[in-house]
Amino acid sequence: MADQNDLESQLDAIRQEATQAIAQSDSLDQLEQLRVKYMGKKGPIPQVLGGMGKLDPAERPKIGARANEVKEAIQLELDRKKTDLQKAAIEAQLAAETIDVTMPGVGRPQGRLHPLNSTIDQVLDIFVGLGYTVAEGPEMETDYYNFEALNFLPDHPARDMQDTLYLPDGNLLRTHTSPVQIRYMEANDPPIRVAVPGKTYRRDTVDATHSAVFHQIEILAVDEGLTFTDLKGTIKVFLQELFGEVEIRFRPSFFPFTEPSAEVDVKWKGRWLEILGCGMVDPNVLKAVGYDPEVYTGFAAGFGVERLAMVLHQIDDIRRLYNSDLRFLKQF
Ligand code: 2U9
Repeated sequence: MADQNDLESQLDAIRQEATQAIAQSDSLDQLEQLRVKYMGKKGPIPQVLGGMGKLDPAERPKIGARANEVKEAIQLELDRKKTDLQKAAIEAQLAAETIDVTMPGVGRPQGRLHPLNSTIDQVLDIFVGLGYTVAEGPEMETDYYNFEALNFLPDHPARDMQDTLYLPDGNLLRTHTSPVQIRYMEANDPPIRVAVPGKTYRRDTVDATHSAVFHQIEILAVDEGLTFTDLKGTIKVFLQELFGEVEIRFRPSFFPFTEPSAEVDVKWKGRWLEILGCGMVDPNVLKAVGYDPEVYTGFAAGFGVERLAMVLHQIDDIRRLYNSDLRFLKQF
């Protein structure tokens, strides 16, 4: 005969062991393992109850009742511990997710315009203010639009392979933005006021002041009765808007597409700096687009954006404008 006290003390030992293990568990996973271990069908309690067969039948209900008590007690401990662990998990999560609104935010670096683009914007703003329209055109051009329509003679040195980038198909990369004005005049009747920004290409060796690809802005005005005085006034207003009150001077020059032609210098930080070229549009150019040079006259001007940006921002080497060094670009 099994001893009733023996079974009871086994049940008490199970209860004690389970209670201790539950108290020591520190995760929900671990707690679930303990539940399976102590409350499962293969757990220690059913095993003890298996020994009841050897008991005096009168004592069996007592052991059964005691086993239920132990089970209920263990279940109660499991539930309590589960609630505690869940609460602790939520508190830990809340603590981890707490936002300290006094912490500095994540800085987003502010983008800015490249000095070439801001120079182009500045110049175009001035001409738009004077009533000019902005126009653009193709970077690949034909000999006709880049040279012939602009009054370059067939043997002009600019047409040389040494100076111009020719493409295998006989086209070329425009050496100035002037072909855009030819196309604009072909498509529009006078009066015309147009400002043309864009990339241009020369077969040049790159150094501190030369780049094979550079940017130009050219302006063109065609109307009845325009004179060199209108050109001078326009250039003066433009340079004063850009540089502030500065001395300027006109020097005679030559371009195939203007006659007469001039170069303009600005007195900047105590030195005369060459800033742009200009002139009255050659009658041959007006004829090429079908305008009557007896009725219309025009003036034009052109300059390199890189050179202008270098003067305005005291940049010593043109290559700085192209190598994307943020330490340089962040200064603008
Ligand atoms: C048409 C008629 C006339 C545009 C002009 C210049 C003078 C000039 C150079 C300065 C330095 C270009 O960047 S640079 O190499 N340009 O000096 N450009 S007049 O004259 C035109 C343009 C188009 C139809």
